Amino acid sequence: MPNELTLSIIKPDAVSKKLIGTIIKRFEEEKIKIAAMRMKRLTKPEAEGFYAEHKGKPFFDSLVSFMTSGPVVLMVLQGDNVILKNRDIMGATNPANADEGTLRKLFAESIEKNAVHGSDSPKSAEREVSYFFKKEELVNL
Ligand code: IDP
Ligand code: MG
Repeated sequence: MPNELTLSIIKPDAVSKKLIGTIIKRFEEEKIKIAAMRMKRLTKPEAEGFYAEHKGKPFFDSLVSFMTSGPVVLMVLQGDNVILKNRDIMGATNPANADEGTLRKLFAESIEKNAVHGSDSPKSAEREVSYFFKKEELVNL
């Protein structure tokens, strides 16, 4: 779809490895616009709510603990087909399965500590963008 929005998160592992600039540069090189951006340390309830679809899975508690272990960068990315485009740039959830050159292949250290988040569908993008950002926070690009 033209002019989509999607939520991107630079996760605590990548922030602590000083990869913020590298990851944002990649989005800019791929002609993706950044419509909003904020650094934040997620609270436990925030991380639990964000990942509610995974509640009850064996990795849930560890995932919440990881996502609250340090600051993250929250971004709204904007562009034509940006939801799928961002997922392609990210690569597979497990870096062992991620294509060469993807952010997760390059920077993830495990299936959990995998550097970046990206919304996986128009429905999740809408929920996730509004989970962290008010409409007024998005710049008019
Ligand atoms: P995605 O981030 O590629 O959309 P999801 O299946 O939605 O992957 O899982 C959300 C996040 O939960 C992953 O990015 C990863 O951090 C973590 N995760 C997913 N599967 C596992 C697992 O099997 N073990 C540990 N952590 C996992
Ligand atoms: Mg997902």
